Amino acid sequence: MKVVHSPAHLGHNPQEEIAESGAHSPHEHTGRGEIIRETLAADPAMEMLSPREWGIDPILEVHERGLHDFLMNAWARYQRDVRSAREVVPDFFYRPAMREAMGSLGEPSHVNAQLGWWCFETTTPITQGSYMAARGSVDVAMTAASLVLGGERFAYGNCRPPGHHATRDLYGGYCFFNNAAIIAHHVASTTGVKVTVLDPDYHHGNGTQQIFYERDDVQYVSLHADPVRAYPYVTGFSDERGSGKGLGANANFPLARGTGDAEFLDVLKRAIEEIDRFKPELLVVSLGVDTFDGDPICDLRLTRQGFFDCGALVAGLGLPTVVLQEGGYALAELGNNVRAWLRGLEGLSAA
Ligand code: Q9C
Ligand code: ZN
Repeated sequence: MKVVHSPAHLGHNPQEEIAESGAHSPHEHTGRGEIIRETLAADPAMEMLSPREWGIDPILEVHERGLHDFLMNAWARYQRDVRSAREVVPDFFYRPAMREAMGSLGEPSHVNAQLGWWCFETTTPITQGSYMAARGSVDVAMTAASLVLGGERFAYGNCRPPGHHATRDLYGGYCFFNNAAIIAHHVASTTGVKVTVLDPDYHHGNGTQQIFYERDDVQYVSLHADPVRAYPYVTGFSDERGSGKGLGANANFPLARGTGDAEFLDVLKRAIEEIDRFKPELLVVSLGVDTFDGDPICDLRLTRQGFFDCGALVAGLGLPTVVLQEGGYALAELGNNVRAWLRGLEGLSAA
């Protein structure tokens, strides 16, 4: 399988994550991209490639220009207008209720206010190279998609930073640009084929769901921890089926704490039936392996063998498939879990 990787991800190098009312060493860090690269590069079944540059047009097809322009300039503006800071995090959030009965305001002009206008939480710091890393992640995704459009049955993009929490006009959840949504939209809008995004990351892909919620050309199907107990809390419920033309093209499968391989695979079979009914011609997988038993921030119980079996089950759809990296925070097993999933997909042996 062709594997696309870019060293640009190293530019997004947070050293802190503000979560649970404290500052901690970050779960989403450069080591994640590196361990996946090293593990896949050591497998003769994987062919490592660099991305080509796609520029900002594919990003602007999915995201507000204001979000892009803010991310491009935020770090430098913060140094100039607030203080010299290694990583930039909002300390103010725009809530429309603050102006209830007064009429709404547009984007504020101060960088500190803009942070809280474009970002929805505190765990996604902007470092000096974050914007170029996010651009590189989109380049990786677009290059993987172009390989599949060019005739490869499968391609994998080692995207970092991840993407599925980024909505049309918000970043957060370790995500800046929604890599999977960008390629799904690009393929659907340039070729006219129907695309499914299958998202087995532990967390609901609120951004991807939001971007396609009213569309019937891109289906979104997600397995994730039940939002009653898990981030992002406000989306991912099973009654969210899409709206307007998109009604029926969104499917959520919330999971109980402690869900293991057998039960996850059962639900994945139901998700695959949902995909079969939609009849897509291309599959994009938002591959999070934070469903792993040993993940430090999650509570599902999948094993390396379970990831292999998931890949094999998805291969049964018989679709050209672009797999993009989302989450996965158990560093020691991260590369092996991704490799197992990809080997299952490709019909190789588990070892
Ligand atoms: N106590 C992805 O997996 N919240 N994003 C962390 C830790 C943010 C996960 C809280 C989780 C975001 C792509
Ligand atoms: Zn996740």
